[in-house]
Amino acid sequence: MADAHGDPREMFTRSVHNPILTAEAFPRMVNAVFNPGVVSFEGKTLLLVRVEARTGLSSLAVAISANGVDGWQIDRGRGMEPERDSPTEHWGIEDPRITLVGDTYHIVYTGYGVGGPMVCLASTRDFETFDRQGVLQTPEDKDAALMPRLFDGRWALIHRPAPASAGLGSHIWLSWSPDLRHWGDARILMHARRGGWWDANKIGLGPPPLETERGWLVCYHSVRATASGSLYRLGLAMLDLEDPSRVIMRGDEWVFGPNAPYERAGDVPAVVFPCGWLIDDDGDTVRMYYGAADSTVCLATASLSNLIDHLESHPYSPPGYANSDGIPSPGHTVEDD
Ligand code: BMA
Repeated sequence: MADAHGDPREMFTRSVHNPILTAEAFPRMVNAVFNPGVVSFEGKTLLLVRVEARTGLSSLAVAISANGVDGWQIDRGRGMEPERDSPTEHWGIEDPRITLVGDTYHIVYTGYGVGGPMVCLASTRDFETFDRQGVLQTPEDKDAALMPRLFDGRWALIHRPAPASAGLGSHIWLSWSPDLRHWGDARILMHARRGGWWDANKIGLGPPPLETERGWLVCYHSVRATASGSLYRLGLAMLDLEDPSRVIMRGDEWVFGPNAPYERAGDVPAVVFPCGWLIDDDGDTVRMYYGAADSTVCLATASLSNLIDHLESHPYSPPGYANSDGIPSPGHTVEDD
């Protein structure tokens, strides 16, 4: 199907209803609604939407739709407000990624605290009451999600610490925990490339990885520094099903970028930022929900098999990316990328 705003060869098709949620749809006056997490909930689509108030601080609101496209109801009885007296959430909560394990939704979100942005966890079954489980990664760290399975009895968390030294790049990391409290064994999962690459210098996880027959499908964003500001685009990678520290494929091209007017204009222009995606009952249609220009919530769909075919036909696998520990092998330096 032709993209409503672009080239029919694109893999993602933007919804003709975009933006599907805007600040105007909210009962109270807010600045922007964007970067939602998403789950299937009681047979409907539930978005946990970042709502930025006119104070500048964010909270997470619940919007529910029967078809996942329109008819969104803002559920005022549900959602998550920041604990303003807590040093971890003093300046708000942002960008939730939701992972269902058993009957519990684990929400990994950015707590904007006095020490900077950090990775926090809260669990819920109903999106009404939330059990805060504390800080998983100290500042500055964001763009995190839990994997939905234990691997050899351990939880796996993908996250993106800020580099201690400027110029070394911001990379995607993987850390492990036996109990969701104590985290360690941290290592770089995917390097930001260098030089002219579309994903040079700064990358971060998008939605939680999606389980497929070929492995865990990863969507990640890149932040390209341009003369007119940051440009956010999306690429794909695949992790080994049994050992997610192994990157078995990584695409060489970006697959989705800001193109539509509502992605090009807004509070932060040229940003597409997905925090959640779902597979439809047909087993192939991927519904990706994303923030557009830090202003609105949008939807784009793709065929899962097309995404995997694309990864297979656009490999970027220099020595090192497909090895067992997912870091460059001796002789391969990040500067080669
Ligand atoms: C990132 C996050 C996102 C935001 C993006 C673009 O660092 O803070 O919430 O959408 O920047 O401004």
